[in-house]
Amino acid sequence: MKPRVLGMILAGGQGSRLSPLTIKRSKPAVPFGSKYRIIDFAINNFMNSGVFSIYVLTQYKAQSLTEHIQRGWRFGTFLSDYFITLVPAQMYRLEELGPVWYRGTADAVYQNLHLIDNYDADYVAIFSGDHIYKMNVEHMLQKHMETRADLTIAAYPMPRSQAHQFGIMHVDERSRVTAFLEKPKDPPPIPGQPDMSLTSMGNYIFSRRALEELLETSMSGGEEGFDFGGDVIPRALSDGYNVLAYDFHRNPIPGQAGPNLYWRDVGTLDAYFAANMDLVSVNPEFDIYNPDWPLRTSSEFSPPAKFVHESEGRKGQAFNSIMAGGTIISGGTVRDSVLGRAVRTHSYSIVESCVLFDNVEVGRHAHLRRVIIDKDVTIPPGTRIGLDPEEDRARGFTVTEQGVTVVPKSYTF
Ligand code: ADQ
Ligand code: ADP
Repeated sequence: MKPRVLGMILAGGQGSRLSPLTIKRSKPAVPFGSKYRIIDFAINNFMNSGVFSIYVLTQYKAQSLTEHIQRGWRFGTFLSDYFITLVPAQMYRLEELGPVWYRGTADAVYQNLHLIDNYDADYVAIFSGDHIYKMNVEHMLQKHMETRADLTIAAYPMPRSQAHQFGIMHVDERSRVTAFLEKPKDPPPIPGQPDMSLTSMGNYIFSRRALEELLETSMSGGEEGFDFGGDVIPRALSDGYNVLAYDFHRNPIPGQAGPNLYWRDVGTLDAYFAANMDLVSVNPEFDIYNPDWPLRTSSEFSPPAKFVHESEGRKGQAFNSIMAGGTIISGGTVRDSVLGRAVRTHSYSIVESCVLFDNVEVGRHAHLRRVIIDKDVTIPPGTRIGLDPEEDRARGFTVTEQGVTVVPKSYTF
């Protein structure tokens, strides 16, 4: 008998460091790489691993995410085990807990334990919806079953200087987790590797009984203790559960040779921008063209992209760039850029190292460099953005530490 595996994606994150991109949407709903949303990578990881029963747990600003999932991610209607279903915070345990939203990541699952019961899951894969990566969940599940673990945590070695934003693990020689520290100020190193720490990716596989027991014991106690990283995992260790670290670098991806190295949090605008720029580099670290690991997204009908060359002075051209359907480069030059759907660039405009979301129009003679422009913005002719940070700040735009200017959704000039 095949084990019954239920996938749960935690998609409630506010992503406040990605503001202004997250003013009206949660982090997993932020567009990425021309036609994707951040959550698509987590969904594809499940689907490409044969996990087709998926709940998406939402909380903050979920409208955009809801529409993306409902519009684009539909499975068949005949097979009850094939679904992607949104689970908003809905006070399901109102009588018992009082009127509370999800009080943390573990509480989001706790308030929906009935779903695990109804599905009759053997294993529950609880993954974050916040990251860009490929991960073969089936392989992690195999290791989890082989070692008879109660909980397996996906692990990624990271430079210690960046590791304070993550959960950090100590493991023994058999990869058993012996200690877990949530976001320690001074992250302890991996033994023998003084500059690296072993971080948790926020992706967990639980054996069902262990999950139910742990949530019942840690959620019942009052005011705090509602996250996996800060509460449930330390409790699992102190209560003697068998907790295993899973080495992400050994995660095999079909059609991809060598170790699996790419995992990005894209939690800041600079990290988000860099991950987009990687896609348009000549040899990207993250391959979106691997036919053995298809990356699906919401399919909206759009006409083909078009390049217009009216005369020598008004040729529409793009280099080292990607763009989605409905885009028309009608004059102007686009370089090293990621363009969404239905973008228009007009004659004599220059777009360099930019991320333009859907429905951005760039007027004649406009010049954009290192700019992220959210949806539905019309750039008037002759406008310059990203060339003078002071001018950009004076216009109210966010300018990041690394000098990326961000124009919010529906901004009017
Ligand atoms: P963080 O990412 O800081 O650390 P958190 O903000 O709780 O933790 O987000 C984890 C995931 O849960 C995200 O995918 C987020 O979208 C989602 N989420 C947050 N609050 C939610 C809620 N109320 N309801 C539903 N979903 C919610 C965590 C771990 C660390 C680990 C990092 C890896 O705590 O140990 O190292 O993830 O990025
Ligand atoms: P995204 O920019 O993420 O693609 P959309 O523009 O498709 O999101 O918006 C998704 C939905 O969110 C809209 O259809 C609308 O219902 C809702 N929405 C967006 N902005 C607001 C707002 N300011 N107030 C209320 N609802 C909003």
